[in-house]
Amino acid sequence: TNKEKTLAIIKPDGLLGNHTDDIKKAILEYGFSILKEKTIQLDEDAVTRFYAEHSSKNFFSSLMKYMTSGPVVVMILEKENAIADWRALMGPTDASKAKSTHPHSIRAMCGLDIQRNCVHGSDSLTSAQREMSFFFRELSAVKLEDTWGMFGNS
Ligand code: YYY
Ligand code: MG
Repeated sequence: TNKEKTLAIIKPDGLLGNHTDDIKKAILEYGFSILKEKTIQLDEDAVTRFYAEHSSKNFFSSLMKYMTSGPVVVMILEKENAIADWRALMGPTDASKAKSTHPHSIRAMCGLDIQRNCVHGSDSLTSAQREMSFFFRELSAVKLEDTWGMFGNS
């Protein structure tokens, strides 16, 4: 088997609405293992760095306010095809649309709208590696070793 890892976040509205247990149950039923998990409060610096790709978007200040509004649960999930499968289980970004198009997705179940969508998932192998080492510093060293040779270094 070819297992893959991805980063998942239960966002502040997920904790506030008491959805954590249901989300973790769905994750395990879908066949993921939860390798690591911690509950943390993000500050503005962390959100700016984590969401760097969105820092110039018009919704960024609102996203910042939301992501720092309460604690989040960050997890490393593992299974075959974890990155795409976790995105599939989450459903589309706009939770209000997810309710009609992907009614069984997590965002349909507990998200509210395009911003308060309850969960995050890495969107590629590159971002999964960046995001996992962002929250779990101890993985950075392993990651460097694992990728040695992949980028033309030897
Ligand atoms: O990867 P995903 O979370 O599905 O969506 P992104 O396009 O990467 O946006 C990240 C995050 O930003 C989204 O989960 C909510 C928020 N956001 C928003 O508040 N308003 C938008 N128009 C688009 C995204
Ligand atoms: Mg994204």
